[in-house]
Amino acid sequence: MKCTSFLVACATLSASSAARDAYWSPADGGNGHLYRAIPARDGIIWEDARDLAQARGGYLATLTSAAENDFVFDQLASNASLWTLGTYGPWLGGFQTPGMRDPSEGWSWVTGESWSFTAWGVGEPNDALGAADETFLHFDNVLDTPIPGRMWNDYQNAGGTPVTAFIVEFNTPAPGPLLISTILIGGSVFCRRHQRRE
Ligand SMILES: [Ca+2]
Ligand SMILES: [Ca+2]
Repeated sequence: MKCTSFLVACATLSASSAARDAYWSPADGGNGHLYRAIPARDGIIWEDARDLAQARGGYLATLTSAAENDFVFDQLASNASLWTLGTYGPWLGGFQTPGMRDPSEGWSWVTGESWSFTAWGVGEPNDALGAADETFLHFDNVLDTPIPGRMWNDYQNAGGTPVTAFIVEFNTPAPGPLLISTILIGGSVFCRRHQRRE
């Protein structure tokens, strides 16, 4: 019974790996971090994406340089299947203190890294729905670039078009499809041996 549950759990993990990974190699000038694009077909609010990223051992991606922004966009976020209506791209790890009068003030990264580089789209951030409403960061292209774009928008959770993906960053390589397969195969072997002894 325990073996069955284990294998079902592994199979579920394997099946849910519609996520795509990209490793930013130091040999290519990168930071050695792994990035993962995770689709959420029915839409996901920013806080849930943040919590899921943490539960997986990472964090919503912090794009602190043009090079990192370009890498994550080109390798992962440019996948049109991650965008809603071709306009609303994946959540990122930036958030704003609610209630700021200036839409560009009070932004932070979930990791506490310095907020200096930005890639705001034309006219963004704009608190288009009110100062308390647009406090989360995502890729967006409303006015700036061909679909999809590598620019940012300040956005809100409710009342608008849902965001249907998020990007997770891992400081060290996270368990991927290869490791999950290894666990699954190893578990099968263990269960077969265990059952023979019973
Ligand atoms: Ca980062
Ligand atoms: Ca906005």
